[in-house]
Amino acid sequence: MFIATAITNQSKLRRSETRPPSILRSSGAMKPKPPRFYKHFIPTGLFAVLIITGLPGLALRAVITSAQSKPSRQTASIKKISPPTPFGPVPSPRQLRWHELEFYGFVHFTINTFTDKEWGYGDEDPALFNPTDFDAEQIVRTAKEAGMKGLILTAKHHDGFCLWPSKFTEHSVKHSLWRDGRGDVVKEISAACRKFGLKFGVYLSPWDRNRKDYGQPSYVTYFRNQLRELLTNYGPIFEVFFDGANGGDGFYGGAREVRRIDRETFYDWPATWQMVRELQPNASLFSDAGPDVRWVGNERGVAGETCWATLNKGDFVPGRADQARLNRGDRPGQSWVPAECDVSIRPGWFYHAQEDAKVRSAQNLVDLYYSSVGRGASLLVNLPPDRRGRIHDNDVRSLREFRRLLDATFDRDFARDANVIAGNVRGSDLDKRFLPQNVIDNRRDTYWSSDDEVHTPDLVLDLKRETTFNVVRLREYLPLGQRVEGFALDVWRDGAWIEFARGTSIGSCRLIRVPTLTTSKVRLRITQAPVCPAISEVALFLEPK
Ligand code: FUL
Ligand code: CA
Repeated sequence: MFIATAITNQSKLRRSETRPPSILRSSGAMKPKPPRFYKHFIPTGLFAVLIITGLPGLALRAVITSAQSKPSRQTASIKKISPPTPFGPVPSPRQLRWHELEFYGFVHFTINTFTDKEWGYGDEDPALFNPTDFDAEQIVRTAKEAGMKGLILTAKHHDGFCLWPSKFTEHSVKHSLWRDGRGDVVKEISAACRKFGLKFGVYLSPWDRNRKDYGQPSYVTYFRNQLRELLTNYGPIFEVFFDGANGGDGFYGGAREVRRIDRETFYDWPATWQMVRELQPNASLFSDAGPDVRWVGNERGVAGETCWATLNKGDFVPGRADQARLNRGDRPGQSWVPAECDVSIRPGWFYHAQEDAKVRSAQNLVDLYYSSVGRGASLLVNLPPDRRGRIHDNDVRSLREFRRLLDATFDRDFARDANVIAGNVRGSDLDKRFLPQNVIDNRRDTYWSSDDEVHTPDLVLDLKRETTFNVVRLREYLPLGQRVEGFALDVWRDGAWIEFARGTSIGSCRLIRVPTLTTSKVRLRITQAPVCPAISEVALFLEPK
């Protein structure tokens, strides 16, 4: 009978297979503990009835329920078990919310769209901005259908042209032919985001090639005035993106010259960041140096294979960055500053008709998802509206297929009804906050953890039947910091464990793609950690080939 078999397998597992030498040496083996698995099957009588009456589904549910609702005699011990102490820097509540997003979009749109340039010089006539069929909802709907959780709009790019009617300059939509100068792209995109349930963010280029006083202190006041407009008139902002490209040649009110600024001091970034904190306390601040989110060090959508969420951010300023370090993060690192991978769906950031045939394929976007989100970073994909002011069909098609491919993989987690058995459970598994089952409940706010002195425990997913997968997703419980430095994964094959993958950092999300495997059991071994781990998810998926 199915359940009886499961029990037999489980008891075997418990006795022999899940106890590698490392665990035998651990405190878990030294302190005799009640056999955890059997405790979950109490009351045995009820369980037997369920089996006999042929209700295996119910019996399984009884297993889970008994694992979660503890008898009252255990209440005293529950109180004594405290959660692990956080390790190193931990994310702020704002950053934790940002981590949940994982995938969102960029919208690069300005006068460059009409001049076929990537960087406008700053001398362009505002009248040139004239989308023939601007449709904010088409743009936002496209992003939503792709699974993006937010959109960041280039309110002002390096050329200085403003997509909103700023009070502080004439170089804006006010003087464009579009909507007779009464349009406001920031307003329409932010409203469409609200309507479709996406978060809205802004990009305001610190470098302004139009502005006469660029390079003088009065420019910084101008920049902050504009930022204040964006942060007060368009609802909640989830991210403010400060580009590192800064200083060089430009129009500068007719001077047409090269201007260099001191990247360390000119903008007085701490004061600008403080202003954002006051006006939009929930907005994450992006730049090469954070403070909330850092650049990943390239525009290819690829985070380091090892990618720490921590960084010694004092070593960086916006526009002066060690790209290799940004790609990998610092460990040890003094602050929590996770990476964001910004990448365009086309070769350029702005729309160019000659790139219509060069839109990234759905499969390429999927690969970028694995090399960004799958390494603990976020994926920020740029969708440039065309001269109509809409996302081109080729881009829409690619994004739809990308979504279909990702859903075909991630809609079904083959670990969801596994039996989970750990070599060590914090506090002898008396406290449900630390149970192994917490890794398969599809919740990031629950986790499995071990006793303080057990830094390299392992965990077995008994899948109960032969199961085929080729993607593993791991997540750490972020409020306790990034704890794991090394892990390995094994499958059970012909009576032995065979390692099929290993890695370093986990953090908010680690996706491991492997050749397709079929097995009845998967084991996660934490191989290196300075403290006990806190793992919130182990999931198995099958990516269709
Ligand atoms: C770069 C800019 O120079 C590009 O034009 C684009 O905006 C990209 C996101 O950042 O540094
Ligand atoms: Ca969980």
